[in-house]
Amino acid sequence: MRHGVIGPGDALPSERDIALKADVSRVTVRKAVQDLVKSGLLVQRHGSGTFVAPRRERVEQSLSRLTSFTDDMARRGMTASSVWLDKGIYPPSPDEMMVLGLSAKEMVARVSRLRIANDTPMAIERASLSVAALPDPGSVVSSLYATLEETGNRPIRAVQRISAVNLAGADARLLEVPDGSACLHIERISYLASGKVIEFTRSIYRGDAYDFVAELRLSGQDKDSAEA
Ligand code: 16G
Repeated sequence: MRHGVIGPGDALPSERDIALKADVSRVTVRKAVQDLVKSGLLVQRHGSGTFVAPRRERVEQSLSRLTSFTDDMARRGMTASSVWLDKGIYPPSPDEMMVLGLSAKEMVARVSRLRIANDTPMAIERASLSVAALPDPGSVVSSLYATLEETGNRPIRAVQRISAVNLAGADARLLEVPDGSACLHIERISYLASGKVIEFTRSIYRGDAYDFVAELRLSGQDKDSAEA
């Protein structure tokens, strides 16, 4: 692997073949494979085998523009796709009630997806919206923002909180990263022009795939005077 004999994304030969070639026992091969999966050099896909982890190209994401995942990937010439984790209408959690301004009697629409760029899982996004804004979560086919745009509900402003997390369990497996990997937890609250909250999304982004970039200015300097 390190010498490039089998490259990123390639399938590993069978345990039997490796054991024969390296003249070691299959137990030794299995243990070595498990260690390499743990360290992230190999990935195991249920039903299809073990592969050399694909090479990650880091994505640089501006923190000053309100964009959607689909738009971001299209701008980079990548194809966005999703695996649906949940799409439905539920009684709201206390967090959802507070952020979306819902009463306990109202319902919340949840849209949860694993977001993929080309073939690489990049993020898990769990979006909550009031059912008034998204009465049918099933109407979201590929882009949530495109669906919201159709009803004039696409957000125009958002506030994001980004914090560090070490991922484990099912989310780590979905993102194909080893348990304990450093990831970014992002909470986005988006608003309509009226000031109403339209979206409350909690996401996990891969730490090895994303750089979030913010432009900073000296306080009191607007764009024109800064450039003058
Ligand atoms: C972005 C947003 C997410 C939004 C999604 C819509 C972050 C951290 N998150 O990924 O809040 O729901 O775009 O994308 O930037 P879509 O229109 O492709 O479904």
